[in-house]
Amino acid sequence: MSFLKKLKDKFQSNQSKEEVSDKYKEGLSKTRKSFSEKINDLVAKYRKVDEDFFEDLEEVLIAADVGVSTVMDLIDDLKMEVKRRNISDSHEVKNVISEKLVEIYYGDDNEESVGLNLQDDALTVILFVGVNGVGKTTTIGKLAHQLKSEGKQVLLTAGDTFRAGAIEQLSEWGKRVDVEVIKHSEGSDPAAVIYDGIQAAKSRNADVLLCDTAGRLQNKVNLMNELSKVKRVIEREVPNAPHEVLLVLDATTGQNALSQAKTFSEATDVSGIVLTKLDGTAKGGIVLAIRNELGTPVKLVGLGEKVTDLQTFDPQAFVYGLFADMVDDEE
Ligand SMILES: Nc1nc2c(ncn2[C@@H]2O[C@H](COP(=O)(O)OP(=O)(O)O)[C@@H](O)[C@H]2O)c(=O)[nH]1
Ligand SMILES: [Mg+2]
Repeated sequence: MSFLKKLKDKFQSNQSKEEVSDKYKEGLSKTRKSFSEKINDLVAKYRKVDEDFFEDLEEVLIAADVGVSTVMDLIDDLKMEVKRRNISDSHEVKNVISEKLVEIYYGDDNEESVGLNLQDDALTVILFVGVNGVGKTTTIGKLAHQLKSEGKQVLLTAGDTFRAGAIEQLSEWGKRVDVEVIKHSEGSDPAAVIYDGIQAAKSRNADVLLCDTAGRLQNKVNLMNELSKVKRVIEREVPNAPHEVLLVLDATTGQNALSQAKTFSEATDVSGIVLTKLDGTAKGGIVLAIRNELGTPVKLVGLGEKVTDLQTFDPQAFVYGLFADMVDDEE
């Protein structure tokens, strides 16, 4: 059975898997449309797989923001695989591409999706960082809702004391998903409010504390100082915390997201990426570029604005979301 058929069977094997793959398909519809159109054009143009085919394919992948060096690796792998399997019909290459995309994401790692590092019987502290407008506050709201529906007690802390309205925005989310928000006034010290958040989380015996922060990239020195101070407070107050430092990146900003990731990694130890607004771009290939060029796992993806549109990143569901339209016209 072909790789894509296997993925399809997997996602249709039970209701919850099918729901996940439907979310990905919906969220990735812009990328998928543009991608499948181009791949189908390619296959129509070249019946046989040759150098020119690979050159055009390279362009299609780069246009989807897969990232130049990732594309080079992928094309090399594809050429080898095509040779090994003795494939000459360009139709058959779709399966090899989808298979290699999944492989490139996992690299040498275990094939299970990574997920968040949540503590079983102790407080988990998650710090969100990233520039303004990428979706930090929204992601915190969505994640709070998700964790709460799993039965966890969640607390939010409004560490973005810099941007006007940021505290209010998090408070709105708190009301919406019925979770308490610890806040100070605008302009106050972010480390102080996060300290209070931790004390509140301890005294309420909360399971998870989600910390919002400001994203001032204009002044890198300030940002670094602020983030290290916040982190020091968390480290001092909770053993082994923060359990995650999640860098939030906006998929619609393309390669710029990669340079933000580099800057933030210099300021703090980023443990995972949240890639938002995948629904708003036709260039969802950025997921692969991030993974391959930064080595940091994508832990969550934003596939829309609804509270249920935040998903744990699943590379197979992602790749299936890209190729779903092409599964049935095989064989
Ligand atoms: N379409 C879409 N919009 C999103 C997603 N995540 C966040 N947004 C929107 O992005 C905008 C900025 O989000 P916000 O949380 O305020 O960003 P912050 O400045 O990093 O806290 C808001 O209008 C959100 O609704 C997503 O996954 N998909
Ligand atoms: Mg915010």
